[in-house]
Amino acid sequence: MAEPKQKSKSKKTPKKQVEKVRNLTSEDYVRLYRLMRLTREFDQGIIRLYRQSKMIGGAYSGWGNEATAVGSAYALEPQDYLYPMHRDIGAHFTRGQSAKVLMLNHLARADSPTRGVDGTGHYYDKKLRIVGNISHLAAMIPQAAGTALAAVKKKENAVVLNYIGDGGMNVGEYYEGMNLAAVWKLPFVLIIENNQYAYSTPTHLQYACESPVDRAVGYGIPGVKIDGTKILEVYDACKEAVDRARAGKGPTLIESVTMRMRGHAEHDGHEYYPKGLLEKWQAKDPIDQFEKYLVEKKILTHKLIEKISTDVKYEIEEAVEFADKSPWPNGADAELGVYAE
Ligand SMILES: Cc1ncc(C[n+]2csc(CCOP(=O)(O)OP(=O)(O)O)c2C)c(N)n1
Ligand SMILES: [Mg+2]
Repeated sequence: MAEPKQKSKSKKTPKKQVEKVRNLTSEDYVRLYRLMRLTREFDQGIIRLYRQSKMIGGAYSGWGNEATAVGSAYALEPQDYLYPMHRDIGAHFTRGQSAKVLMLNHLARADSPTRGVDGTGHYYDKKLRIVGNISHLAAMIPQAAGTALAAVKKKENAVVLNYIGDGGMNVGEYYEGMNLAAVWKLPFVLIIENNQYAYSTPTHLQYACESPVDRAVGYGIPGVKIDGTKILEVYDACKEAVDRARAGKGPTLIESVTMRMRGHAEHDGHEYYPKGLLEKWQAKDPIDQFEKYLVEKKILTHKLIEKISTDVKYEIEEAVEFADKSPWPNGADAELGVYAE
């Protein structure tokens, strides 16, 4: 069968213009910038650990996704739930997770939330309401929709923010969860992180519509397509969607267009990327863009940038050292939490 090279130009896309709902102060801007810098530093830490053979399993980078992860989670309130994917470490930080806990879990140590049984972002934090990523793509969507239903029944006034990739959105459970959330008008927001690839598969081999946001019309919900490298655009869209969900008006589908700046994981050298692709996206680096904007607005000074650089470096180095010195799990504990008494 011939591969579809060109996507059909659908005119039915319910693309809404992102309205300016921004209610952020200068302190918020600096906090957003710091969170993105912390996320990038964590990423670099993980990559270093992988090269030192200290990572258990793969090292998954969120490089290029910082604005999407941080800007979206920043729109949440404490009572809300986060169901992040593997590129969303920035969202964990934004919810208040510490670098030490994240590092412990990435290095699979005994004191990590999963007691070393699992790694990366695969953990649950009851207090922060973070339900870490489930490996099976799209399996989170019906679960997250179920959490949204439970939140309504318990009158928690909470919204569930969930993410999926351009590849993961083609799994059947995506449809089931999204449809249920739409029909029952659940307080649910789904972000499709369209980062151009799923493993080595480019987007034109994954969907035949023009854009993933086109699917929103099929569920009868609003769809918003945003530039996922621009943190304020991400925040605006997510805040509007989260407010809408909280007001009982149902889910929104947000397509955030980004680039996976590394391979699927660090073992993947992304040789299949066309020449020049990374350079094109490097010019749109989410952190550089926001830094430039904040310097122009005189919100960030070069002195403050230096201070933030030093602080986040220290925070990550400290977390790496702490996790690296932490004890390994006991083999006998592997069965804990698996079998009921
Ligand atoms: C149901 C299922 N099929 C396959 C996999 C293996 N797998 C893990 S991540 C991945 C690619 C995901 O691509 P995408 O959804 O675009 O997210 P990205 O990694 O690009 O952020 C695949 C195929 C899986 N985890 N679950
Ligand atoms: Mg992808």
